[in-house]
Parts: sequence; structure tokens; C-alpha cells
Amino acid sequence: MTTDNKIPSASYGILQQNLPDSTLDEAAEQVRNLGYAIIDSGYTAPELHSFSEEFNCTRDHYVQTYGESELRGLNEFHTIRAPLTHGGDAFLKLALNEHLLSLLKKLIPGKFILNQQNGVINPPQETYNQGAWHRDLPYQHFVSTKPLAINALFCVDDFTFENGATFVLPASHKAEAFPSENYVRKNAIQVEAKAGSFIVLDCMVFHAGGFNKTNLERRAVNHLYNIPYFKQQINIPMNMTSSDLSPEVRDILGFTYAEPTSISDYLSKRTDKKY
Ligand SMILES: O=C(O)CCC(=O)C(=O)O
Repeated sequence: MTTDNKIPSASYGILQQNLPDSTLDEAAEQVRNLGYAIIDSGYTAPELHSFSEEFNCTRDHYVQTYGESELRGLNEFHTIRAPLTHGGDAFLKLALNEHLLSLLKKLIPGKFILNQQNGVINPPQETYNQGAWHRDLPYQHFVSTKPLAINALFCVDDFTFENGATFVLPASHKAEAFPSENYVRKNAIQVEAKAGSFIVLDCMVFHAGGFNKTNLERRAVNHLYNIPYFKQQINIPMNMTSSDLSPEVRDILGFTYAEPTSISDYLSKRTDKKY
């Protein structure tokens, strides 16, 4: 017998059940089924504080380099492209966060590379480029039995209902088309998360930044990791020095997956072929 409002724990007629044995396994189960989950990065409060400062410095430098009015004209003012290539170690470390990589290894069978890393600023009282429904493989309408790409949105600030926490359409990675307006209205959920969390999404789940009603920016860093068959948004190896990177990190950043430039180059790479 169940009591009111309690989720039943008894069951019958079940021959198969997932048995996750860690919080990361549970997150992987939720990403597979619903398309999203939240995990902790493990950053301490001082580490988060220092990351927040690094984010602001990197942004100031980026805007000085590319120009505010030019960025605004391109609808790019609220994005910092590829900060790991110009923003210092903190961004590279973030892209290699051990909790996140462990989860990615559970979700993407085989090798994966970082396709892109972007600083995302949800401005106060203003719309911005990520505040519209999209997939992180945009213009794609297919269903895949395993994720081809996963995105991980690192919350630099708390994500709240007030400051425009990300909206997600649960399980929408399992249907090809974007659902009807009424379906979206009834089924979209807003994902609150603490600063220092990663909101992890199947890249095919529809999501959108919410409207930031507060007076402060809500900052994040988005990452997209994919099987090594898709080209990177910006060529990461060509914009980083590789000398002090481990073989595993070189793999993740795509150094080992550059397109051969010729048949000879292809054949010479066959000796230690990885894919
Ligand atoms: O800002 C957000 O809440 C969502 C960010 C996003 O959708 C993206 O970077 O793809």
C-alpha cells in the first residue's frame, strides 16, 4: 500500500532495471533519458571566485580586441569565443574538469573532442543570442541511439528563475522535430543550478537561456564535446601551443584528429591510427 504523495518503491513485472552506483552514473542515466542533468565541478569557493575574476578580465580583453560595436553588430557581444585559447589556464582546466570528463566517458562511447568553448553572458533585462530555442547541433533533425555530442554549461553564477536559468525541453533529443508551441509551453522546465555546477545536456535536447529579470549579468561557460568526426567551431589546435600538453589532453583538444592535408600525410598517420 502507498501513502498519499509518496513515490511507490514497490514494482512488478520488471525484468530489467538500470542500477547506477554513483552520482555520475545517475547523471548519465538522466542525460540518456531526459537529455539533461546537473553535476558539481568540485570547485571550492575561492577557486570559483578566482574563476569569476578571470572570466571578467578575459571578457574585457576580448571586447577591447574585437570591439564592442563590431561585436554588437554581429550579435556576438554576449559571447566570448574560444576563451581557452586566449584566456589563460583557468579555461583549459575547466574544459578538462575531471568530474565532467568522467561523465562524458560514460555518455560518449569511444573518443571525443572539444568542439567549442564559449563564455556566455545573459545580460540583465535584455534579450541575447542564446535566449532562443535551439539544439547545440543546430539545423539537425535526427534521433541517435547514443549521444554524438554533449554540452556542458558551467555556471559561473547561480542560475535562478529570476536571472534566466536555462530552459530545457526534457527528452526532446528523442524526437526529430521541434514540438508545437503548446507542447513547449506545457513541458519546458527551467533548470536552477548553483555556481560551480555543470548543466550537462545531450546536444540534441532543445534548450534556451531564460530572460534575466535581475540587474546583474548571469555568466556561464558552455562546452560542446563530440565524436571526432565533426569539425571544431574554431580550430583549437591552431590557436594553442601543444608543447606541454599530455597525449590525453592533445586528443581531447583535437590535435590528433586534424584532417590529413594530403594522401602522404594520411598514410604517414596510419602508423599510429586512433580512429
Ligand atoms: O545561457 C544559457 O542559459 C544557455 C546557453 C546556451 O544555450 C548555449 O550556449 O548553447
